[in-house]
Amino acid sequence: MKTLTATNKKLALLCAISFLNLSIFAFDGEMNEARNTGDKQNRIEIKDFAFNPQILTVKSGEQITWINRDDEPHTVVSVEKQFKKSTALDTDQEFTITAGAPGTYTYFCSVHPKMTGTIVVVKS
Ligand SMILES: [Cu+2]
Repeated sequence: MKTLTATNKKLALLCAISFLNLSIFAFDGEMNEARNTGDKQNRIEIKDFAFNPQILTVKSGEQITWINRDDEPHTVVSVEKQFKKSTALDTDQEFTITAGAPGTYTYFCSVHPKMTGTIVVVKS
């Protein structure tokens, strides 16, 4: 009986330590998130004839940058003309827009119309 109690105490202490550690980690995570929101980079890579990520969620007023990692030229054209279209992007060339009003923006590559992507703009 005595040993059992001692084991229980040890377990309780271990639990308390683990809980404390978890709390510290959670706090760390929040700090990082808060720090990153200011200079958050919304980047879409164009690679192997696809936009990556396919769907990107951003806040109204944030910038979105596409970069072409293919050897082929690609464009970024809004289906409903919600933003200016890009020129034909050469390899490693970038194109940046500022997200406007909240909504769903679909876009495609006018050189390869099967290449499509979506931006979801939420309230800032
Ligand atoms: Cu293309």
